[in-house]
Amino acid sequence: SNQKSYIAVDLGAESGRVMLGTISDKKLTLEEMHRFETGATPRGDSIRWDVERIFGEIKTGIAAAAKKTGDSAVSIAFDSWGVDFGLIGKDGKLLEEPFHYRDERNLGMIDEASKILSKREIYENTGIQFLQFNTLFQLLSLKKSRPEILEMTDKIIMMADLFAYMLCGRAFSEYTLASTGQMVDMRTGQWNSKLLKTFDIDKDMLPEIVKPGTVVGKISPEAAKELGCTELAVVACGSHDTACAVAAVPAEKDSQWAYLSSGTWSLLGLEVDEPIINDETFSEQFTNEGGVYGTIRLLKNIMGLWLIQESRRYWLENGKEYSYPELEDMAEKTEPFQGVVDTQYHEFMMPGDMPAKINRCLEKLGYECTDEPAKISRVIVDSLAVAYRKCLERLEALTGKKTNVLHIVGGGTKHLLLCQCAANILGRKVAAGPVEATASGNVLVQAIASGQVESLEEAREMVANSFEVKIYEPKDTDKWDAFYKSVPF
Ligand code: LFR
Repeated sequence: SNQKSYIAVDLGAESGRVMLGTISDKKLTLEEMHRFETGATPRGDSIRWDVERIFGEIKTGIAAAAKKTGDSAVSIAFDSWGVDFGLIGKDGKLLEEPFHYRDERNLGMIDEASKILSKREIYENTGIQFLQFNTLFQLLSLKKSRPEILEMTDKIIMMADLFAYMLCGRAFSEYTLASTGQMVDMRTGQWNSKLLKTFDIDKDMLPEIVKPGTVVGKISPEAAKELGCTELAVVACGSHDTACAVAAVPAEKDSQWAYLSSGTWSLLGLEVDEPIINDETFSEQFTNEGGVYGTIRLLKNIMGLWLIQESRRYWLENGKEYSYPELEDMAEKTEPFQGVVDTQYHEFMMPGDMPAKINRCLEKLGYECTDEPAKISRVIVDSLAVAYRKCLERLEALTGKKTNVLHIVGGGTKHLLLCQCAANILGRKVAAGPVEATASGNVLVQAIASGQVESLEEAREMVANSFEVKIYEPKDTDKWDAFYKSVPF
């Protein structure tokens, strides 16, 4: 038969999952083998990734998948959030627990970097937007505060690739994930040697870049034995979760589409053929991340569901527990347009009392403050909608492209209110789904690598045929338009 199965390990900032993806008769099905929390782990005054625990969860998932398929999967691939990395010592082992990108050590590092090379030049050399947690700035902070650990470092491996390394022993840097670090020249797709030299970062510590879809190795004999599987092929898919998510956008061939990969972050952008690096994309801070099969993601990181996740965490710590559906429901029942905040406000980036931060912004802009979780949730939804429109309007202006549909993919498609509000404020159709876009993209890149699927185009068609895509038509556009125009920033 033409049926083949693949294992996708998909790690998000809040949760991770091991999925079994099966493709048969041009249809993709996903089955969840194991799901677990990821998230920041406090260690002293830092926050880190508990890599050992996460690795254990991943192994549980792989073992379940091996059992389920009678060990017949074709390959396995890993994807994760960007920018973070593990430091590998000369003995091949992790030197310490990797830092979480929201750790405070990166504060001020963009300014430090710009003393060495101007921001405009860094952008020219990379095409990547300035986020204080980019790998470049994390390394700079390490050089300043703990040079000794860098002395001991043999290899720096980005997160998804780190788990692949732990299973197969091969150190590599998958291109899409490497691109997030702001050290790759997006015009060539290679580490930018000149930039690295300028920042005195030893290029030898960075494993060679491999393209998405490369078979990088096999699960080691020991690991295979432990997991009850054969020495499965390890594929570098798009190791960056957003690259996988966008690979799985069920866009119609000739439609003019934008995407919103909606999860902890809202990544809103366009797929383009070449990086767009100029004064405008620099001053407006659009990024050019590497995508699969020669594509570039011109996009912006919008703060996203993090605003809700972090508010929820605060309420929970203060004895009030709300589920995500409850929070959505509360927002839905609350009058819209009561207040709006700039989701890009820098303090939102860090963990901490989110409702208070939101209130500070509301107050500054002359809106009424509130203690009510319902109102806070509403403000977040309305504010995200505003950010989406601002971003899409600028993208269209910068590229001269007009879009007629926004594809929302990822966990955020479960927030039906947010999807509807996006349609309303944009005055455009929203097509929402699949929820598991990232895992789908991961599997599809493996399927292209194995020859079962021919191209990215065919992969996208397959997604459209395999999952429900919910259409939201814009409503109340006059009111939303008036609201958008009233926003004071
Ligand atoms: C989304 C994501 C974004 C990246 C952010 C931090 O999960 O990968 O693309 O900017 O996490 O790594």
